[in-house]
Amino acid sequence: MANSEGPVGIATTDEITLEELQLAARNHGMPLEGLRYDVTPIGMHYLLTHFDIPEADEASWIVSIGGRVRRPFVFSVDDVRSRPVVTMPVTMECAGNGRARLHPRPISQPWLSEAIGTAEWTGTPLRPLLEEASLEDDAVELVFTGADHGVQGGIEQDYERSLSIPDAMRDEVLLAYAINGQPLPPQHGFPVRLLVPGWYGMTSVKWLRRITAVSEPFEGFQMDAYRLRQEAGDEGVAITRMLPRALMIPPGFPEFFERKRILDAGPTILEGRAWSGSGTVTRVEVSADGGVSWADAALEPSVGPHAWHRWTFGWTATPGEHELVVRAADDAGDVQPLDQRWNHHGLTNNMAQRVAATVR
Ligand SMILES: Nc1nc2c(c(=O)[nH]1)N[C@H]1C(S)=C(S)[C@@H](COP(=O)(O)O)O[C@H]1N2
Ligand SMILES: [Mo]
Repeated sequence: MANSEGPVGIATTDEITLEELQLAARNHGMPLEGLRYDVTPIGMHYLLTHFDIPEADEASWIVSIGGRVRRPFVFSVDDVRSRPVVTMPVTMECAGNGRARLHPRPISQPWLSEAIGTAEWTGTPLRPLLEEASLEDDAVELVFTGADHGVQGGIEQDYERSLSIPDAMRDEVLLAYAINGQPLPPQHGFPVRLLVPGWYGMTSVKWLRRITAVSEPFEGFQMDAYRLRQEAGDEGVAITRMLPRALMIPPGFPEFFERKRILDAGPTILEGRAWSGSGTVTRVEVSADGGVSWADAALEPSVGPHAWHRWTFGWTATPGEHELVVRAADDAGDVQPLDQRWNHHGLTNNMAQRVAATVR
């Protein structure tokens, strides 16, 4: 069965392969000190591209709406820009975030916990465009096709993902053409991409070329690849919205190679961000003893309805070795686990972050 975001298989050793390094050198995470910003600076936001970044000429770029619609049409990027404008901060996370911490490790893009970012996206709501196209009564889903093309799981394909009509019609679903006040850079989907707040990133199709209404659920490769399965060949469950996660800015300063933290004894403020696409974050807890005892962090209001919250925690650091742990819970009833929830593709691993610190 196809793996998501890369080669197929489960690692038999802890050593990262050259193919995984090749993916990790193209796709990058957000350095965790980037958690200090409400809006992630462009270039610090994580990046995940399955195939190649396609060449794109904005002036001639055309997006089509067709399939099971009564009035198919095409539009340009200028047409998108001339429509009602929405700008909002949105926290996006790759569904593979946490994959490399699973044992055994599913071989693919080897994320630790940094496949995250919050950008201020500008675009136009999708729904009015769908209304203008007038969906046929038998339409059940919309398929979004990107301009990038490649082979994955032995299947040659354009990158494409679908959404149900109610999910695609939500107010916050945008066709986005700017990020942090600038045109999209090539790697984030220039000149126009889909943006589906609350969902894991795979649904926000970059380099959008086609929107196709279909009368049967779409079963393309990238739909099959994002299912929670215990084994290859299981039916599995489709992955949709982001589970809760909290991350901390690693305190103090790092040792270069192991990146273990060093800090001085005394009162210090731990801080980070927490988010959930499944509900609202209700609680962030911190442990300074590896998860034995916990105390509540102070949770600030979110940066926006679809964006993360800042949290802070006052800690009196005492000399010695410490393991800091942070976990979030949301009102959908999810709490980050302390142990892995293993699955075959290494998806949605929101196991709590642990940071080793030496206090001197
Ligand atoms: N066309 C296209 N869209 C895509 C992808 C892709 O490879 N091609 N990757 C998806 C995945 S898996 C993620 S996590 C997000 C990443 O968005 P970003 O690179 O802008 O952070 O884009 C999604 N949209
Ligand atoms: Mo992803």
